[in-house]
Formats: sequence, C-alpha cells, structure tokens
Amino acid sequence: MSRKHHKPDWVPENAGKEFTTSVMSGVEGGHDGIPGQASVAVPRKHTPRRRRLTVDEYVAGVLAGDRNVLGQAITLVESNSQAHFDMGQEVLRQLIPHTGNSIRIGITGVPGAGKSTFIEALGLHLCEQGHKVAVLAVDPSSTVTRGSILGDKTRMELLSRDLRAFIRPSPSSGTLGGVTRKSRETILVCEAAGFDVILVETVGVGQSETTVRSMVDFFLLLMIAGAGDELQGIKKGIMELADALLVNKADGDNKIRANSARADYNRALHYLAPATEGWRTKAYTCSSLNGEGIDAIWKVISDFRQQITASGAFEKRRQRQTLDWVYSMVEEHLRASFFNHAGVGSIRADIEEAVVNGRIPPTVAVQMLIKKYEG
Ligand SMILES: Nc1nc2c(ncn2[C@@H]2O[C@H](COP(=O)(O)OP(=O)(O)O)[C@@H](O)[C@H]2O)c(=O)[nH]1
Ligand SMILES: [Mg+2]
Repeated sequence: MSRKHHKPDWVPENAGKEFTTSVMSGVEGGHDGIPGQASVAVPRKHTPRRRRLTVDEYVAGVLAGDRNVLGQAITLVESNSQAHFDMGQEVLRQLIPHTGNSIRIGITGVPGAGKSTFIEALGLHLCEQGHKVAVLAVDPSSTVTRGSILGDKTRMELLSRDLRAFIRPSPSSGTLGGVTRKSRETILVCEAAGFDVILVETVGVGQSETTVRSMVDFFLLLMIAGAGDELQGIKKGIMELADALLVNKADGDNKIRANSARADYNRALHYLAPATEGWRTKAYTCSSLNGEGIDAIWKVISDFRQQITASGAFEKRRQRQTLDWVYSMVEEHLRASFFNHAGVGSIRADIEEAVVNGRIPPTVAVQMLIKKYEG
C-alpha cells in the first residue's frame, strides 16, 4: 500500500462521520510488523504436493518422536482407503515392538462434567513432571453428527501448545467399530513415539464407555455434584466400570456439595463389584479449574499401576484386551463381508419383506441369508 494513500478503499457517497474516512498508515516492515523486514514478496518456490512417505520413513519418524510424521502416521492408520490400510498396517506391524510402555487412562462423564478441562489440568501437571502426554478422543457420535463433541481443541489451549503433549481429536468417519479400531491403533502409534501417558476422552453416549474401557488400563468417571445420578449414568452401570470416581468442580460454593457427593458415592461403591481385580474403586474430589486434587488423583493412578502390575492383573487385562480387539476386528470384517455380498444383497429386500409380514420366521430368514452368503 502506498504511504500516501490514507483513505479507506471504499466509503459511501456523502458519508457522515459514522464512516471511517481515513486509514492509519501501516507499520513499516514485514507482514508481522517486525521492523527491518522488507515487505517484498519472497519468490515462492514451486512446492509439489507433499510427497507420500515410505513405510520406513513413517516408522523412523514415529520412533524419533517427529510430531509431523506422527500426525501423518495416525492419518494413514485412520484412513479408510484400501491402499492406505495396507500401508498403515505395515507401519503398525513394525511399530508394535515399541508399544505398550505407557499408562492408558480413559476419562468419561456427562458433557459438561469438565473432562476436557480436567485433561488439560492433568496433562499440564504431568508434562511439568517430565511425562509425555497424548490425548485422544473417542466420540462415536461425531460419526453421526459430523461434528465432534469432544474434538474441542480450543478447550485445551495451553496443553495443545505444549510440545510435550500431543492432542488428537476423534476420527470422524466410520462405525463405532471403526472408530474403536482407529483409536486403539492411534494409542499404539503414540506409544511408539514415546508418549508414556495416554489420556482417552469419551462421552456418555451409547456404547462409548464400554468401548473405551476395553482399551485402557485405568478408567476414570468424572462426576459433578447435584447433577442427578440417573443423568450421570449410575443406573447404566458405568460406575461398575470405573477404577475411580472423581467429583470435579470442587471449588467455591460447590466444594461442600462436592465433598458430600464424594461421601455418597463412596457408600454406594461398597455395594458394587470392583472394576479391576484386587483394586478398590473410591471416590475423590478435584477442581480442574484451580488444580486442587489433580496431584492426588495422579497418585491414585500411580498406586493403581504399581499394585496391579505387581499382582499381574495389569498384564492380564492387556492380554485380554488384545484378544478382544482381534475378535472385534474379525466381527467387523465378517459383518462387512456379509453386508457387501452381492448374492446376499440380491435377496435381502425380499426376505426382509417376508419376515416383517410374517410369511417366514426369522430363523428361516437367517438360514436363507447365510446359505446364500456361504454358497
Ligand atoms: N468451577 C469449575 N468449573 C469447571 C471445572 N472444570 C470444568 N469447568 C467448567 O465446566 C464447563 C465444561 O467443561 P468441559 O471441560 O468442556 O466439559 P466436558 O464436556 O466434560 O469436556 C466449562 O465451562 C469449564 O470451564 C472445575 O473444576 N470447576
Ligand atoms: Mg470435552
């Protein structure tokens, strides 16, 4: 812009004072206003589309903790295309020997309980202690709404700027099964990249809690005082999945209520079977806003890890989870193979019609469909 041209580009004719009629001159220098930088356009090199990495480059980059490659490797693993799938699986196969060295923590609770705020508080606390923290979200609802409830990076502004942390929003396409597979693989990729604390955020929607429980070592249920137990999923048995209950927002006027809620939950927990063999689930309070109780809950998680590792239950759970994972992938594969089967597709509409109108019993319909599929 010429320095003499101190007028706006456009003003209505006969404009009064309500319109700007002059423009202040800009700061000398570069586009960011840093003096001394000439604002001449730097001739741009012709940049080709980002070259696709080779399997070796993905593996080496992830193992070196290169955040850029890590992000790309997760994208590869999450991809739905067949070409990417095969490559992603090869990358994963080579990374597997470098995985497992972390504590995987699932965090659930109703929307608004403060999960994201808590994760940021805990994450920052752990980074300061020298941990490398990866945050993932599992939000099957995002596959329906196309907008992630949980992928709100903005809420974790400080943590997302910390180079010791890595935040990955929920994969946003596919079935719950697909989201689950991707999340499990993302956990492994992050572990291979050296992250030793994996925080997985989920929301109390549908099966997401059981799903996340099936991929973590420690499952934390975040509660708020006075929100109504029913609303918070107590009746749905979520409490029985948890290794700790954490009443969040124990600050200000809410502190007394939070403490009494904790006592109530502790009484209720007496009657429940523990989620983890040899561990007693208890209720605690914290404030993700002022940080009170964050260190204490980390201590609980560390004690858990120590005790459960010593008893062998830690390893046993992981082995069981790996097998569950294998069979859930088998199921996913079989389901897709069945529903994509051309022969099955050709008779499905007729059979469905016959079943709903009572002309053939469901059991017979199953036999016909399976026969077509296997034949
Ligand atoms: N007073 C108070 N407010 C909190 C606390 N933790 C979260 N919040 C607030 O609760 C709201 C929901 O938090 P958010 O982390 O987005 O909840 P999420 O939906 O469970 O992820 C936000 O306005 C937070 O600022 C806390 O410990 N104390
Ligand atoms: Mg959230």
